[in-house]
Amino acid sequence: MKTLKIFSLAAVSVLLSTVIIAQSKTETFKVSGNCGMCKTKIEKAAKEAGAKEASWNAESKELTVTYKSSSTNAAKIQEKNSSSRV
Ligand SMILES: [Cu+2]
Repeated sequence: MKTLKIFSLAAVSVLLSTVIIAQSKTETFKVSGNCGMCKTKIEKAAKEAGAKEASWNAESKELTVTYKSSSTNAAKIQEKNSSSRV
């Protein structure tokens, strides 16, 4: 009976960690740009880096991204944006 208890506990923790890893995250960070063309480029670069959703605000110069933490991260999105735009 004890082994069954330990086994089910392990199964639950594996299931829980899978759920946490697959969670989607939303983050906002500054990306420099000026106009609508910049907006298109910034959002495109973010999506190429794995973001599910990307929205750049020209006034606040902030990029809000939603991504799955298992497929990408904010650093990758930021790096893609600085490397693909000159
Ligand atoms: Cu521009």
